Amino acid sequence: MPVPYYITTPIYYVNDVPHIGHAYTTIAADVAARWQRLNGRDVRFLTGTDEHGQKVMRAAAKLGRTSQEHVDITHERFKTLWTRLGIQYDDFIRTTEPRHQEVVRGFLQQLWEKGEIYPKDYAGWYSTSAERFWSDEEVAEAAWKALKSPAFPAEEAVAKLKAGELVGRCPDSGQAVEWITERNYFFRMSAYQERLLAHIEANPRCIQPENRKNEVLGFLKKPLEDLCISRPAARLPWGIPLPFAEDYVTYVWFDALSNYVSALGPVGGELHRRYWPADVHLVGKDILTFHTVYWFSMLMALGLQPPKQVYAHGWWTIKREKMSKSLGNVIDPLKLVDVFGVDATRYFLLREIPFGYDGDYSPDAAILRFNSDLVNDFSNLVHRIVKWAGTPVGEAGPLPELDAELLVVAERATAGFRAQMETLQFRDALEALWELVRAGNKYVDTAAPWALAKNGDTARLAQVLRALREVQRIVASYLHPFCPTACGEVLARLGLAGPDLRVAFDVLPAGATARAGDPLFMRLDIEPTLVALGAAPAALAAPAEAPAPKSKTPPAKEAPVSEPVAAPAAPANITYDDFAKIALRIGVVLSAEKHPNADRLLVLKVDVGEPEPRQIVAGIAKVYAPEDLVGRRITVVTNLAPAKLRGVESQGMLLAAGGSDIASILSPIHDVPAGSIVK
Ligand code: ME8
Repeated sequence: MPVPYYITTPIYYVNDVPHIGHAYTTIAADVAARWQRLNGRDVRFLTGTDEHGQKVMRAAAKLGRTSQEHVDITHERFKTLWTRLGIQYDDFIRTTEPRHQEVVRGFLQQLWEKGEIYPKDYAGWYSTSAERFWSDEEVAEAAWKALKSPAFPAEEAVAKLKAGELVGRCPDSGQAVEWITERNYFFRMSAYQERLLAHIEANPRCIQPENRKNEVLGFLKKPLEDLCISRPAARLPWGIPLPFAEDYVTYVWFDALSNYVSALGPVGGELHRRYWPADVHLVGKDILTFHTVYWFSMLMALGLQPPKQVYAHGWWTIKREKMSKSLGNVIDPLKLVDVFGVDATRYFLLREIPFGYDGDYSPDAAILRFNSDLVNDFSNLVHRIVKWAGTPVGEAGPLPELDAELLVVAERATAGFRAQMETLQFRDALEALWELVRAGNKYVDTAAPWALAKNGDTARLAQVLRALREVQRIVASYLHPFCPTACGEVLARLGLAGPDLRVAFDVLPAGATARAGDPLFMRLDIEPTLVALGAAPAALAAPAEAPAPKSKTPPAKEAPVSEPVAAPAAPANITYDDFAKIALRIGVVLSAEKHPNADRLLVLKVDVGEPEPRQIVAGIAKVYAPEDLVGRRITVVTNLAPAKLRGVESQGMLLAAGGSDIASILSPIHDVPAGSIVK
């Protein structure tokens, strides 16, 4: 019996225009689902749309539609996008479907009968944009932030809020909140605090990555409150009515979270027994608390098991700000598909940033990644031997040393790939596999099939073709979940119906030929591609003559740190010898934390290829959160005399670019090893 594997994405707000953030989670889930299917698991992959709530109702009214008409139209945007992106979901759930509503009403009735839900008069700050209540301190802090006041004097701000001198704001949207008093229904979530902690302790992998788990544990240190799970229908009719109080509708998050169970049909039914608890809920870090604290306690109250894992990935950002419709900075995944194709879009999104961390979107990086990995490495591996497509492979047999070495690389690369896929480390899985792609290309150089053909060494040529086509098969089979179209094509050219994960050079039948074809990916020129992506190339966007930089002398006592201030005017020309005095190396950030005495400084531990990591203090805390830096490659001046910055020694300096309000650390495009010389 194949082992079940149930994976889900969030159900997206139907109102939103899907962007690469939504595409990211769904592609990640699709890749994981395809990989598990390839390995024989009984996979169920669920996605869908979240269709209730005030925002939907308002958007529909604006367009002169009923809410139902509106969601019937808008949810299609997601379905269309998933089709374009090659997403093979097994089920698409909509929260307006009767099958979902029935289950939600059943859950509510059950909790009501058990006494887990009770009515209470409640007064609080309500945000219509976030559709939730916030505490005094939360809305006061958000109001303070909006005023751009530096420190937050909590007590003073709350006092002003209560006196009506400060307009409270929603921490999510920044919009003004309203004070509302109403009777509502509450779920006794506070009763689950200890059980939640015990569950997380007993199931250490149930929230991943580790830093997200720690965030939830931190949240659970504060007393947990009961959860308001209703909204008066008079104010918000667009929702699922409570079965025991039909003049109320269910809070959208109670409604939405239940989708993961409702999509499996009745509790105790065939699908439910087969797939629950889910193996993994993939979500963005923005909705971690809902998926752990709220959802786990709801399930516990219902006598159901929590999911085996909630994996919260990071955000795609634009200039370090979260991509979102309200900020108007969203990137349309279809644009990427038009320019790069489906496979490359899927590849890029998962290759570029470690799963779990934030990453800044850059069209230049997408083009470079495309040209280097897909054109130079992968496509090349397939195309370089295309002229011998009609030449049969030789018999499988004992491998000469060169071929045996290639097989060892294949074993190592695929084992690495497997291990990384188990923990959803897509980037690292691809990096592991790329060792084989590069080794395959190197093997072509060394084995030199053109020379064998020229010298009439047909026996060795047939052997070399076997090794190379087997490598093509292995790479295309493992890469298939990421790039299904291109890999399907490679496998078809080899005469195979689909992926074959065996790591051996005796899989293809003796005498098999291949089918020739065009290169899988063709190099893209940077400038026209940037234009096609809607991003002006820097050269075109720059003013004809840059204004002369104003010279500013750094404060006398301050040691030089890498921070975005105007540099002192540099001499017009220096000799190469002057330049060569600076030792520059690539470093990998091992850890990063806030400086104990300075808000703008971070203290990094950086591997620069020496026996011990260096400690580097850098003035980049306003632009980078410590957790965003771990694992990144940076450029370090390694022969700068050590200096103390606010009491902490800095053994070098990192390079960063930008004006006084933006800064970007300088990272190499390729993952060159720590300690690589920069010249
Ligand atoms: O929160 N980077 O729906 P939503 C990476 N309906 N991922 C991103 C992203 C970004 N910039 N922006 C969005 C909801 N996402 C609720 C969910 S589930 C029971 C209910 C992805 O449309 C990421 O997965 O706002 C994030 O968690 C999700 O979209 C939020 O989608």
